[in-house]
Amino acid sequence: MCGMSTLMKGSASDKLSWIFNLFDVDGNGFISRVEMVEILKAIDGMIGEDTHRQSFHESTSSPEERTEIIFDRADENSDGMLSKEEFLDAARTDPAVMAMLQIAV
Ligand SMILES: [Ca+2]
Ligand SMILES: [Ca+2]
Repeated sequence: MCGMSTLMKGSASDKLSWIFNLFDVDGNGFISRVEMVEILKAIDGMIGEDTHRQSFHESTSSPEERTEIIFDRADENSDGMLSKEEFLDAARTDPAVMAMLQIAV
């Protein structure tokens, strides 16, 4: 995946912005559920099944389920989309969101 070297070098805020842009596939400034499911599936594919099983309980293991939980926690105005602000707030304040994104910053 390109852009990883930028991810490693930047500050936590830089990294979260980069991650937001990664999830915002169509670049409209919001992450939709469809976009999040797609990226979580891609991340799962990169990490591999074995790591995945060790890191997550069965009940929250599918990308679809994790997306629902993340939106429940992060979508403050309940419009079904995550703005950059909502995403950054949730990522900074909610370790469970970061764990479900499988991202360490
Ligand atoms: Ca989008
Ligand atoms: Ca929202």
